[in-house]
Amino acid sequence: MAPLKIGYWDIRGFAEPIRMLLKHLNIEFEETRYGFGNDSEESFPNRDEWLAEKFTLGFEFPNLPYLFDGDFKMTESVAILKRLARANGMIATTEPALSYSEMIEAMVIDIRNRLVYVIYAENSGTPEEFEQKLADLRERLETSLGQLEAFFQKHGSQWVAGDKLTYVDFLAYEYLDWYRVFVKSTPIFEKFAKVSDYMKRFEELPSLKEYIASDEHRSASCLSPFARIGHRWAKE
Ligand SMILES: N[C@@H](CCC(=O)N[C@@H](CS)C(=O)NCC(=O)O)C(=O)O
Repeated sequence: MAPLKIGYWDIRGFAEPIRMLLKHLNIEFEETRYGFGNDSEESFPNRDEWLAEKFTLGFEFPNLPYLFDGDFKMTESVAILKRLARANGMIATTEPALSYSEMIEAMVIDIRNRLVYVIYAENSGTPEEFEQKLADLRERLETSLGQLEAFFQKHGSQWVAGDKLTYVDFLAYEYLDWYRVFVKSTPIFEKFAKVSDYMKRFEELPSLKEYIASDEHRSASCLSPFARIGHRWAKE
């Protein structure tokens, strides 16, 4: 059977939980990584490479990331992750673990989107106004991490669905890690021992330890060069 094929920008972005899940499962996959043009040129960054293909691939809802799985193809990052999780036993199957994990999935996507809206905003204001927005993000993160800490405390679980690692942990790890990378939030994480242990536990998974520590992951840009901060072309 042909290997799975993932298409996305040449960054971590919304594809990284999918890549990590496939690596964890030791499933072979191919990737098309779209670039943003040549960073020495005036037109940089641009989406031309992707836009040249976007409407030619036969997707119902053309977007990145995408998945080709044999004859089947789809977009939407969380839906892709869930398809792969269902096929490989990486999803909770009993209540209340399923409900708890889906609740945390939604909460983590909210946390991710909050960061993305600020960092990609076309007009995020003066440097001082932008700093204030980052400070607001840090404050809201602290509230969310406090709630997650209390959740782990109450349930005494290793992972969000109990003692079983599921796809939600791949979302939670990646998007919480963006905060550690971008908004100088490491001291906030340090206040929450159980959340910090959770992040460490994920990093120590034998299937992922090497990848997470590698330049392929650690030095890759989380976001695209259209973001105000947090990519390797960052000007701030
Ligand atoms: N809800 C979608 C959002 C996808 C999305 O916003 N993709 C961005 C990169 S993270 C993109 O550049 N898409 C290509 C496009 O809009 O043509 C998902 O989670 O996959």
